[in-house]
Amino acid sequence: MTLDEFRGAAERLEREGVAAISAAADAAALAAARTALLGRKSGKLTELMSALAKLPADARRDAGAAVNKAKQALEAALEARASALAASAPAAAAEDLTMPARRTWRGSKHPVTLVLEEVIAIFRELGFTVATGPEAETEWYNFSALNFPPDHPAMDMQDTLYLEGRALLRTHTSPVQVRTLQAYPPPIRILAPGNVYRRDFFDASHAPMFAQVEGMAVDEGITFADLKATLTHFANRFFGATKTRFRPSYFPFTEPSAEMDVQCGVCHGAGCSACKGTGWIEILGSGLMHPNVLRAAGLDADKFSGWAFGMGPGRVALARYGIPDIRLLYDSDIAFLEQFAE
Ligand code: 2NL
Repeated sequence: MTLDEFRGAAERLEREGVAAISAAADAAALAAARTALLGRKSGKLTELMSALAKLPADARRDAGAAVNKAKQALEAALEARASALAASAPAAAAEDLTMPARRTWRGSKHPVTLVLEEVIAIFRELGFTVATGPEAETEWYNFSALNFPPDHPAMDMQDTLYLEGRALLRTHTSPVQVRTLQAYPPPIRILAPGNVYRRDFFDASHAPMFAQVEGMAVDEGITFADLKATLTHFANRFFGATKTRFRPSYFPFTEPSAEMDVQCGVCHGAGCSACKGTGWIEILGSGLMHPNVLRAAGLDADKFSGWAFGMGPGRVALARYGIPDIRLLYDSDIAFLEQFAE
């Protein structure tokens, strides 16, 4: 190659290179042009540099000046095109920044779960643990061990959902308490949460399946004073400082038995539609464990005594959150459930 030929090649590279750079439509095209022209391995300018080394010694100074001029022109063109592309980028995106953001869906715990978790947390501080058991039970665990007489109406086909054989869907979680008493020696303090089943119509205040939480404390020397103190403490923690009252009641598995009411949080006792004019809301049933239940579970009823309660967290959720219809708890309606997102 002669010096003139080299000069010509350098000028052509500059002209064609600058044209290619100016034509780059976006950042990717510009990067490709940079590599084709200045790339260390096979860029066109790099190739020209290697040709320079083969020129006669007296031609190299002028040839070097020519290739340097081309290099500087290409670098200047690359820089100019890069800033031109950057300046036009926002206009190209053309997004409407005033458009409202898309609403994000937030998952939430079910109101019954929220109540259950809070009940468990309050009793956990008092040394209670959680026990669970099967939903398909035997008549013995669900009724006989709990001192139901053999012809009790609760056992009728219209009240209880029977499975094949002599199995049935448990009508309360009390069988869990019996199983726990059989498996562990006192002292025992447990909560038994879970789903229970009854042959009921599905209406505004009944469901054929619903959640229940029972609790039980068994030891030597447990009295009705332990029941009242513990359940009153619970009501104060759960509902805030509130009035409570115990009314005598009856269950086959407790004696004596009592229903606990809390003062209505809506009207503070004056009477309203939430408490059906009474000023009180019934939240649980309770009592001292019947000696026959302790004996059925294999305990010495002269040595041990205990108290127990049963509560419907669904009912409590209705009262706490002002929910008007129990069916809302089972509809899986996202618009309803979303209100409980933290
Ligand atoms: C209610 C009433 C209650 C119990 C459940 C219980 C369990 C055993 C022994 C004695 Cl193993 N009692 N549980 C006691 C009193 C009441 O439930 O109205 N539940 C929704």
